[in-house]
Amino acid sequence: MKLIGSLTSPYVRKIRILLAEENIPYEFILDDVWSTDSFIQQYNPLGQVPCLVLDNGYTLYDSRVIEDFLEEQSPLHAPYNSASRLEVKKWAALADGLTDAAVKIRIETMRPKDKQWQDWIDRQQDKLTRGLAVIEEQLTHHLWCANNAYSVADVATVCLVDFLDFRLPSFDWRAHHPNVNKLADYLNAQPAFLNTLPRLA
Ligand SMILES: N[C@@H](CCC(=O)N[C@@H](CS)C(=O)NCC(=O)O)C(=O)O
Repeated sequence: MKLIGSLTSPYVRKIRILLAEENIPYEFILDDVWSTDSFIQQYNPLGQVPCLVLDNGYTLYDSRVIEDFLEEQSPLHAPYNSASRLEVKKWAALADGLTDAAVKIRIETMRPKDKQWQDWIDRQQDKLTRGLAVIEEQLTHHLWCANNAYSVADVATVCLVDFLDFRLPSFDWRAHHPNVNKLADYLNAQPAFLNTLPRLA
């Protein structure tokens, strides 16, 4: 199986962490989706990574679909019943949605200053403020995001905040989210997280 991705994408990182924890062997193929040389469109018409290519050539995207596939392959991250599965999916969707907001801010702020749409940036920033507060509150009462058990929701949350550090370093999310910080520090000491911290090359 092949995973097409980058070293910077938080969505790709989630999948790399799950594959490592599940001990599933794969070939990691780097693609820069922003380059004119990118080949991702041949595999994913959305032109996005991650994309998983199975040995029979079948392709899977986006990261949440890949997570569903991996859940079928290995019981490690599978929630124990449908209610707990929904809970995991909900918290993972929150973290992923906040990652989407962070990516939008990143893209908008790469444009020339006079072309940037400040209301759009503020809208995304508000999502981050609200969403991180909800996760922080959840982690005040629980060790993990969903069902009091480690899950892809925690993986998605740590990939989110590390992406914030990587691409939006002026956003001091740690100041108001000590519990999220604790989760990130704990998980980032694990090899699957440590070996996939976002980096340029
Ligand atoms: N919802 C998608 C988002 C994937 C995504 O946005 N990936 C970025 C890299 S961080 C990308 O490929 N962007 C290129 C584009 O959107 O054209 C997922 O979870 O896989």
